[in-house]
Amino acid sequence: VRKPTPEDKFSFGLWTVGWNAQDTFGSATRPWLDPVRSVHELAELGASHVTFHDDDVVPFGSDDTERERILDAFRKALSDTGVTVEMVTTNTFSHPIFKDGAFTSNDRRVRRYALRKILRNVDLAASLDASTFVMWGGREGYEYDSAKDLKAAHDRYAEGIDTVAAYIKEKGYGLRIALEPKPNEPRGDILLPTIGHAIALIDTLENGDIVGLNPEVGHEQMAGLNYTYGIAQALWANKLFHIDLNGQKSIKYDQDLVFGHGELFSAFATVDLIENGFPGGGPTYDGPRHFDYKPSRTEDEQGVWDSAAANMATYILLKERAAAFRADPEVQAALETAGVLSLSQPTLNEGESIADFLADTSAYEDVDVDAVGARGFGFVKLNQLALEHLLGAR
Ligand code: GLT
Ligand code: MN
Ligand code: MN
Ligand code: MN
Repeated sequence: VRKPTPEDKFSFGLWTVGWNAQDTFGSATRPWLDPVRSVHELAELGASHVTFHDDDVVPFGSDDTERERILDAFRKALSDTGVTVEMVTTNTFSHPIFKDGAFTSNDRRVRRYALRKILRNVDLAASLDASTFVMWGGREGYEYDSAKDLKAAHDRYAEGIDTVAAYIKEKGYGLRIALEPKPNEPRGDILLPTIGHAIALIDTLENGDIVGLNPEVGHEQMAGLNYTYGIAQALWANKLFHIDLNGQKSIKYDQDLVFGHGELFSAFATVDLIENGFPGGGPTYDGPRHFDYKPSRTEDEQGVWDSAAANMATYILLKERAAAFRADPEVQAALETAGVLSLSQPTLNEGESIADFLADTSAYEDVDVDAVGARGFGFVKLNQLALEHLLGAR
């Protein structure tokens, strides 16, 4: 597999390689990893960007002097390696204060504290020239239906996001907010569980123009949904601001596997969409190819770097396979047969009124429904061509 280049735009969360592999049932299997070290190692492997939560770099509760000292060392690692920070996010889920959420906690003191913590990190994100500010509301949820006024929870969630967006505009920062949906874990149910739910809330915001999405592969798949379809709708709505790539095997706990180590065929479709766009054109995703995975708990430090490299290698292979798929004349012919390209044609004629349409007997009265219903689309043949390209057989 070829080595990653800056054109690949690969990016990693520092909390990914930095995870010390503590889980609900067992203690850490790896020691703490200095973020400065991670920046150097990731740069060596070919990543161009990193992302982080405030607490990944500066321990929760550090005072301003300590915070500056740590950030100086971090900034030096960035300038030494040429790695840039493309996205920053804030941890509003680890500390006990956030146990009932941040923007939607039933305790107003928590809501106000969370908002301050986030605004403080919006300043940091802007100072590092990041372009995206991610909000993953992992604790914004509940276990018991009676525990939350769900109407008020949506009001407070919208209020929180709108306030952060208003602050960004007021300061003139070049940042956009990206919400990250997840159906459950760590809460029994999380608000804004899927891409669609999040888009619907964004549509109600006053400052929704700078609010979009950061969909994660595994999070959609945990809800039994198709990730490629999800990001496609986000693209269609001009809301795909960022992506979290990883792997998940069906509906179970959040696995955060290496990209492609879950549903490989689905990963192929995702890369095909990101790299090659919709078959009939339309909005495209130009942002970082950001990995949000966890090196499995079984891995030692070598396993951490091997798994980081595996994300990029898998992406590169899928990108090459997807390019070959699109360039194959047999695939083009199969797309034609399947009608994929003709779906771009509007259903009504240009300028056709509803009255004209109702008067068009060729649209209804004269249709030979049995003949039209007999058409084969050849989707299976097309899918087999995709599979053969994916497996490198073509
Ligand atoms: C946390 C979560 C991820 C989110 C991070 C951003 S935090 O690690 O599991 O999916 O992207 O806050
Ligand atoms: Mn995940
Ligand atoms: Mn996650
Ligand atoms: Mn994520």
